[in-house]
Amino acid sequence: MEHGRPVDLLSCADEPIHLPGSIQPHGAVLFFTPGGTLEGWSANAPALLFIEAQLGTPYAALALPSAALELLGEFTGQQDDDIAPSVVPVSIGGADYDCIVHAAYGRIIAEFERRDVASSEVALFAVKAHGSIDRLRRQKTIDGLLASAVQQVREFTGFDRVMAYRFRADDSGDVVAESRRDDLTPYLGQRYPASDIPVQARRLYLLNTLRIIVDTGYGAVPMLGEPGATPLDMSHAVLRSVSPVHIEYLKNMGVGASMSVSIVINGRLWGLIACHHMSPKLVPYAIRMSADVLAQVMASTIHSIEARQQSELVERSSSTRTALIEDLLLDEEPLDVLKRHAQALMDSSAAQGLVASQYGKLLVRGDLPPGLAEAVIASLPEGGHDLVLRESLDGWPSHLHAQLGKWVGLLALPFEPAAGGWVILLRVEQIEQVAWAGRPEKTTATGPLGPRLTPRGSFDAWYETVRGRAIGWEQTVLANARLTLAELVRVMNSRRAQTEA
Ligand code: BLA
Repeated sequence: MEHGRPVDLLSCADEPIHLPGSIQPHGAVLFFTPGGTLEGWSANAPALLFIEAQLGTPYAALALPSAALELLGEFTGQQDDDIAPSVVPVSIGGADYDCIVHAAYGRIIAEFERRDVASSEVALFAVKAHGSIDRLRRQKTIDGLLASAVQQVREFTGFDRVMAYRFRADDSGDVVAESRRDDLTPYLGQRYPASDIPVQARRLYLLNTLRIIVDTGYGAVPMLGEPGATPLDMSHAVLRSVSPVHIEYLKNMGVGASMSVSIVINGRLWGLIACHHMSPKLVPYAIRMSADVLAQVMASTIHSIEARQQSELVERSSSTRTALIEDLLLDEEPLDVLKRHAQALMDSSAAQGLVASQYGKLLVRGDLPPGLAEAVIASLPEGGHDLVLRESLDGWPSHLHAQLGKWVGLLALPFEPAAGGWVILLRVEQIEQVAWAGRPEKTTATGPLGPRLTPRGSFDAWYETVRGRAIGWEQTVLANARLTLAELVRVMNSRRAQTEA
């Protein structure tokens, strides 16, 4: 049942990670038809669970602990294919397990996951986690929330490193908060291209919000069953064997165990809480569930903070606009007025530069090299009435590429075309805004797939995708620019009407 395709760096996004055909070895899997007859098992199940596995055996005939059989009984004969997982602690052959049962894609799946702490201890952890969640709800800023979350998750799980990983509009990501053992190289501030978490993994992480790799040095245990049968879909399985490419990445970083939890907002993967341990680490199911709840609370808190920030931005932009227009109505020299409001205009549109022109006069803000402002204006269409938008070098005439330097983002408002009247907001290349801390290649190794699968390799790959690109103009900024342009045009028209009268 192994999907059996060789995986390389070019085919990452094609790897069917939900059908690995194998599991991690810290447990065993049995799966059944909806009616409860045995359809397949992991190769280690007979030895670990002390059962005789035979195709077609009814679940009730298996020599499993009664709590596990009862749970399986609840799942058999159900019409519903998508029932939330249930869990019971069981003891088999002197070892403790969590028996986690779920139904998905026409099968009932029973996973027996090893647990190396007593249930009573787990309950204590869960209480700690609850306290953490309460603390999170009180955070007022996203930075504060993420900083607090990584610290709390590290406290109640015991991982060596816990990071908050935030995705950008282009699906690349940054490590935006980190709590780590003092002797580990910081990853805070590092950036990664979208390909480090390929598209099928992101899709799966929306469906199943938590995954754990207990020991990156594991040998996968194959799944067995009827030859030619549909492979077991492990989208929701906790023991799913993970992509070998990703394992190599982790090993190169010296990571022995990894867990990550999705932060999902409005159906979109906003970010991850990513945890590393430098040696193998088994986090009990109940504690993982607490981390999952914590990520959900984070998501709803982030959502409300973002909504508030968004409305503050809209308000700020609108008062900047009103102040600008009022001053212009006082019949001052437009460029003098713009000069006074330049900083506020740049702030409300997250621009690092501003150029304004009218009747051959020029205003320049930001550290543009001499002559660039004139060249920018000369590159704009004459007599047009619409916003002009450029987000990367590709948007500019090629003869300007060398001269532009870092100034590759442009949002231009033609407020008086007949007089060469422009307000132009400029953004620098993304790369300019990144502080690249540290050189992690010193602390990483390289595996069979080469240096790409290291933080340094990721950073280089990210660099290639964003070279010559500014951060794209956001919808809110564009909406404000359109309103500002319309009002500027109106004021200019009325001023002209007054002088002509
Ligand atoms: C999965 N890649 C992941 C995951 C993370 C990252 C967090 C989720 C799995 C987990 O919890 O461990 C990426 N992890 C990072 C990054 C940091 C980190 C960036 O700690 C930074 C500190 N990965 C690659 C490349 C490919 C790739 C080049 O870097 C393919 C071309 C593949 N990553 C890949 C795949 C998965 C993955 C296939 C899914 C693993 C799975 O769930 O089976």
